[in-house]
Amino acid sequence: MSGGLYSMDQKDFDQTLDLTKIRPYGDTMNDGKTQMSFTLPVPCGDEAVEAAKQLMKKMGFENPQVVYYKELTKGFTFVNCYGSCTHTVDFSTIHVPKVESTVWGMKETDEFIKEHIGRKIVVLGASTGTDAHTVGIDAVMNMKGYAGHYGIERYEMFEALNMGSQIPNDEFIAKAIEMKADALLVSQTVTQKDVHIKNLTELVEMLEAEGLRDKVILCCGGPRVTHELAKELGYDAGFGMNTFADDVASYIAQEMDRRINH
Ligand code: B12
Repeated sequence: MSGGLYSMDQKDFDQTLDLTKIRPYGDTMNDGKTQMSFTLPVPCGDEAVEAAKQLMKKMGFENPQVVYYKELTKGFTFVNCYGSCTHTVDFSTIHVPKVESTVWGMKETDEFIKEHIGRKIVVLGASTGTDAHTVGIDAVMNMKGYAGHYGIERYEMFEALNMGSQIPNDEFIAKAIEMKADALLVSQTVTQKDVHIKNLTELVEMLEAEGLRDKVILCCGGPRVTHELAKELGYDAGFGMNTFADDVASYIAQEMDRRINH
């Protein structure tokens, strides 16, 4: 194992831990104990509970138990279950692509921009398409910030505009042209029926058609966005849950520097 992710203390805690075959931990190493919840489209009752247990078995859980169930509405039953997972994964071979940059605080990023870019970086953000969720994009852009991390609007060396939610891609691009934006920040929260993929792809295609794709640093983010997915869709970087403005601001500053000065 490469260092960092796993401390020796944890590894010594139980000698039966094998990082090539990990499974969920309940209260004993390798017990596989897992909590699951789901809804079945059947009336609430003993038959629904039995159906949930049989499904759990088919999913690879031993000793399935339904510990709570309730009618959601007529004909639908919500269940909370426990079971022991029989499958394992090899943790030692896991590689997750990540945005390659050093995360700095606001002051450090501002200083870097002054020294290496010599002007303010113009950033435009929005939750685009039909997506009405604004809390994510606000968290990274809003002056007040999020969880003790100031948003990009607070930075001295960023000129930032957050357009809000449900912004059609063509309006977003028109604003980007008007502002001469250096970086675009797109937020997508709803992933039902892969609507985020369609919307994110459409934006890339429209930027390409306008001859703008290579002229901007294109970032997307959201709770179900990964850097890997973002790259696949033609974005420069993708940011998932637990992102702060520091992550994206320092990335944009370093990427601008790479493009301008190297
Ligand atoms: C609040 C909320 C709402 C509010 C939104 C209010 C608002 N102004 O935003 C309201 C009530 C309006 C709402 C509506 C809907 N919602 Co809603 N909502 C939520 C809820 C409870 C919290 C989301 C949130 O604010 N998270 C907090 C922020 C801070 O986290 P975040 O978004 O992940 O952002 C962080 C990172 O992802 C990242 N990030 C995000 N964007 C970006 C962008 C960039 C560029 C970068 C760098 C980083 C970044 O940085 C942020 C900070 O770390 C979630 C459930 C949940 N607990 O997550 C459901 C949820 C997102 N909603 C859901 C749904 C389905 C809907 C509706 C479709 C419901 C309906 N049938 O009408 C509608 C949406 C309609 C539409 N057209 O979009 C589903 C989505 C399911 C899915 N996989 O698609 C969820 C998961 C609930 C659920 N379990 O079903 N919702």
